[in-house]
Amino acid sequence: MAQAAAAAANGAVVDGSGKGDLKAAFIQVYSRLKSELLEDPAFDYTNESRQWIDKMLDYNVPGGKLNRGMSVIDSYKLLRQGNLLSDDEIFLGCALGWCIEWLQAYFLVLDDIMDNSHTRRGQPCWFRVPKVGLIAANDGILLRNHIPRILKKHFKGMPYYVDLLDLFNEVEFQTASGQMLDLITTHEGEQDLSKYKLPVYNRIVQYKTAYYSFYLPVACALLMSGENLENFIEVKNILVEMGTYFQIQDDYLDCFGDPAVIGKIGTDIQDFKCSWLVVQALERANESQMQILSENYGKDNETCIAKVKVLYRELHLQNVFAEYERSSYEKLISSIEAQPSKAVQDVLKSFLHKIYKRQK
Ligand code: DMA
Ligand code: MG
Ligand code: MG
Ligand code: MG
Repeated sequence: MAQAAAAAANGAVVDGSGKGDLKAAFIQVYSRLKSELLEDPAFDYTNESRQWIDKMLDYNVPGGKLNRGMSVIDSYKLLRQGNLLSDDEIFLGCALGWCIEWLQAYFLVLDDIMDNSHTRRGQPCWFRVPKVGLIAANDGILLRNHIPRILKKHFKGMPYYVDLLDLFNEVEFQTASGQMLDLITTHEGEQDLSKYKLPVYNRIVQYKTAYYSFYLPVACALLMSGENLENFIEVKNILVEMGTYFQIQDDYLDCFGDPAVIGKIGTDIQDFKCSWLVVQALERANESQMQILSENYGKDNETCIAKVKVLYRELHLQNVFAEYERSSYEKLISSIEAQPSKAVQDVLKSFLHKIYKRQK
């Protein structure tokens, strides 16, 4: 890694701003990992196939908020409590962060096909790009396969290599199982709002979002620090709670967020999703409002979608969300402060502050 980037990552003054920039180091690592993948000796790339992967990676991997990816090196730095990180440690922390961004890209490429979405990160979903179409399904599989390629190249000699592979496998399994719950709950043709209750909702989001978005980055940092994950069960529970809060924000923004800011147009209402908003609406609706929901929810029709949105406003779901956000933050902070280790508290608080009251 360039020395300036390592110095920046350690928080040194390198750019006159006095802040230092761990993100600059992180972005540099993406280019290196991509180049290595494009020279993978296990596949004999033609120029055409190399260009395809190059373009597919640039389109799908680096364009997000990078919260998950950055959280590995951020957490590792906090766990090391003020000790300067070596160039190698910074590189490895960033590489693991990118593995999570690759995992996310893989799930999103496939999620957008299954959710019939239109845009993602301010551009058309990958499968909507002319010439891509359902090649996107195989691109998703390739994105997933890049992760063990990166891990093998950079972590094979590490004492925690097997645990790392095991962690990625387990979290991927949990996420795919969560996606299954999301999809079978939404079954077309047999739309039934009566099953959309909070416990069903919580189960879906715990699996589809919380493990890979919140537990995985911190677990990666813990493994790099030589820790045994079995000793961090309560930390895992707190992270799953935080992940649930994050998906509730995602559901809220799907309806009430600004597409120009969140980079995607919501589809939860027409997709008949078991969204936090519909669960809240069902808890509060009177008979005639119930009627409106059952007649309009899950229909891919602008008038129907608008009727559901009007109902959400009538039921003051924006206030219900604001109150949920406040109380969930308080609960999380008190669970975090009950943690015995100050370093662990800092890791959890830093993650929470990245997402609290987010607009995108
Ligand atoms: C996303 O749920 C979960 C995964 C594993 C990608 P979602 O469909 O609500 O996400 P988005 O709103 O980003 O499409
Ligand atoms: Mg989706
Ligand atoms: Mg989805
Ligand atoms: Mg969503």
